[in-house]
Amino acid sequence: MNDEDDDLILADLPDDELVQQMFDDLYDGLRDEIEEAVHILLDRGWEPYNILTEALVGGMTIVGKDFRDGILFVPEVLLAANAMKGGMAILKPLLAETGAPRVGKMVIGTVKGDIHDIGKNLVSMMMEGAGFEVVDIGINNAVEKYLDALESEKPDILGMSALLTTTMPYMKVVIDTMAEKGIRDDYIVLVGGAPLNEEFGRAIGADAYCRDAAVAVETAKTFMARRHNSMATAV
Ligand code: B1M
Repeated sequence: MNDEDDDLILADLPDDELVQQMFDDLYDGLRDEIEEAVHILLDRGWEPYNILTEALVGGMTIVGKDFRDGILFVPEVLLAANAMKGGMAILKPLLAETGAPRVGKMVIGTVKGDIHDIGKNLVSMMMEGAGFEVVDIGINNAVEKYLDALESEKPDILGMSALLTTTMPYMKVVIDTMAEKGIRDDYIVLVGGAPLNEEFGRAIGADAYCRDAAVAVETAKTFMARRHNSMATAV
């Protein structure tokens, strides 16, 4: 985006300009610069969550718009995603070390045909930070992979992520298969991803659609509390 800032010293920039510079650096896929800027903001006392949402997700939103409009192409977006992951890797342990007690367990993965994993990774980080144990089964998961993970991990929650209008219907395949096997109601099923909405979540039989990672955490906590209450009543 910028060609004239070769000699720029990130640490000299005030916060707002540094965040703007991070948008540019993310756009240009400059992982080292993103990592340096994240460290600078942390040193200045920024909360990890705010760095994540304001600087990294904010920057990725700009990338997304230009990708949609044909200004950026897959190789450039991959570099941007790589830079974003560099920043997220620094924040991950900080978000996870809240000392919150374990509140539940979630298996999460992107559905078959979908390799977009940044949103899923973000949800995993935030859930871990909120005290959930998270088993991330990665990308491009066929229904069998989800079922295997449910059986071996015995989570409370199944999370599914899809970023493509062509892959989101696969969530229904997973939920329908769970229903056929008689295990649908054993789990809280949460779904998310940019092209989804509440109506879609309801239509496919999920328990809830989560707009973003913060909503995923709140929704998971609400469902876990309900689950504990109903178990207590049943005893
Ligand atoms: Co792709 N891509 N991409 N892409 N890509 C989108 C999704 C697209 C909207 C871009 C566009 O046109 N504007 C478009 C989809 C259009 C559509 O379906 N209608 C698109 C396309 C078309 C494609 C390809 C088909 C391009 C091609 O090859 N011609 C291809 C498909 C690959 C595949 O999956 N089979 C493709 C490839 C790629 C890259 C590999 C280059 C790269 C992915 C790298 C990676 O993830 N490792 C990429 C990227 C980066 C994007 C955009 C630019 C950014 C996605 C992202 O990371 N957002 C994206 C445009 C956009 O979304 N604006 C785009 C940031 C992330 C934090 O947000 O993922 O929405 P998000 O997650 C949020 C919430 O949605 C929610 O919480 C998260 C955090 O707040 N959430 C959940 C997500 N999952 C959840 C699960 C939950 C709960 C909440 O469970 C409980």
